[in-house]
Amino acid sequence: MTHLDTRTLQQLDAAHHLHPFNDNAALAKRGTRLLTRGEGCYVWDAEGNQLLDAFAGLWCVNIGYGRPELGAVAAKQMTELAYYNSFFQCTTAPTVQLAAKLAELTPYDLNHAFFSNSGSEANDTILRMVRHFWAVQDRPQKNIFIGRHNGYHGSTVAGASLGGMKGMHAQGGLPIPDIHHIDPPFWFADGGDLDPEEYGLVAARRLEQKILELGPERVAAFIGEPIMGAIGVYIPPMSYWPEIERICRQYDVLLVADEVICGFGRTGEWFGCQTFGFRPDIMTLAKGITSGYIPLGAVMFNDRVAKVLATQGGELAHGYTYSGHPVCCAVALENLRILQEEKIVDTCKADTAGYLRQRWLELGAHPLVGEARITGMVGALELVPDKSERKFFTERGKVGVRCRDLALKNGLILRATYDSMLLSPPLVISRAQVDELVEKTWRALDETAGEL
Ligand code: PXG
Repeated sequence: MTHLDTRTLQQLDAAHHLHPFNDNAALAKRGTRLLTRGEGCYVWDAEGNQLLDAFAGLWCVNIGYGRPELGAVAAKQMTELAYYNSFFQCTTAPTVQLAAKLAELTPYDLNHAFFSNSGSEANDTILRMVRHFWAVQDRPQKNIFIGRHNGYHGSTVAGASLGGMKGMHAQGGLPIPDIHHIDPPFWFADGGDLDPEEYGLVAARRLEQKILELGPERVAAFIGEPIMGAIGVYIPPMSYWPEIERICRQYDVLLVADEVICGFGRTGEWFGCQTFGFRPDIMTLAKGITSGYIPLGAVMFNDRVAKVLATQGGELAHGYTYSGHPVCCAVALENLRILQEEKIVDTCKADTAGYLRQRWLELGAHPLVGEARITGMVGALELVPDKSERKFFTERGKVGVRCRDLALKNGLILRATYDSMLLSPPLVISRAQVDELVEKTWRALDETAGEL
């Protein structure tokens, strides 16, 4: 690769590269930040700034940056067999080993894997797989998916349709037919006078109402993130998911847990469904499966679904060139080895998550913070105009973006969704780094408040 200076790269970026989820005209004027290196919980930009990444890239760098083992495994696999497909009765060793490893790591009888390149694609797979599952059992009319308003399930046509982001639906004529949404569980804005656990049941029963409205014979599946990430880390009350599961069982609706963010240790257990005590039929995986070192997604499905596909399904007319790519699977296996052997998830559960929780909740005392919430290694601060009320700013998002920018100036990467400051650090964060994170967040909050 030719070495180009930062200014040249920024100019070429503005001229030739359309960035995802960005107002590109505004971005070109501002100039993009060029990241050059990462190690542990830190990344460095081309200006030499060292940044503590409290967001793990994009919710994904669970083992932290700069682990040479992953590169070594990728290089070895590329040299040995860079590619072969999983079509035409073929497979490769890393593909098979990863499927088996995931069957072992995921709970219950989620024993079967289908591979994609991303979380979005995995959800596209699920939409087609589930509709096929019901169709081959002579129930083609049982094809409706229910998701949640403001849920995020990716950016492909099915992913964005299953998600409930209005701004995404507005572009491209989404959602596609036979996808419905219910309101999400967000006690802070929606809980009124109910205590959170009571509210969790009320929020879950919206699913029952929707199923009855549509007719149980029409509803194929419910899909949800155990904790809703992108919209602002909505942590549901503990009563929510068991009630969702009860409803799904009662009406024979498949339960899909989108664990793209929650999977691989983020919520304190290996998977979000374990933290919240429910049993999905199908699970979406991506991000932490490779800690973001290489693209990979997967669908895990249970014995019931597998049996129907195997005995009645015939040929599944679906697959990607890179389904089960040997290099991606080898990297995933190495990532999972590190997570397990270095007891990274266990250490979070036994130590770091507790410390992070204690320190993060301290931020709740700041005058700008209406709520500090956290489960495991994922949390948020809700910035509000008046601490005594559970109400948003009238113009939503301005204060959050300002706080994010001020944090960045102080060497801390936080994400803002509207006025929620989101936390999702690499799982390898140390206690000292937690202290640095909390100090820098407090300073950013102070500076933001000072400008209001
Ligand atoms: N499901 C969930 C729950 C996600 O969070 C996807 C599916 C899609 O995965 P891919 O690999 O196709 O991106 C995601 C992705 C944000 C943000 O702004 C979040 C995601 C992606 C991009 C931005 O928080 N999550």
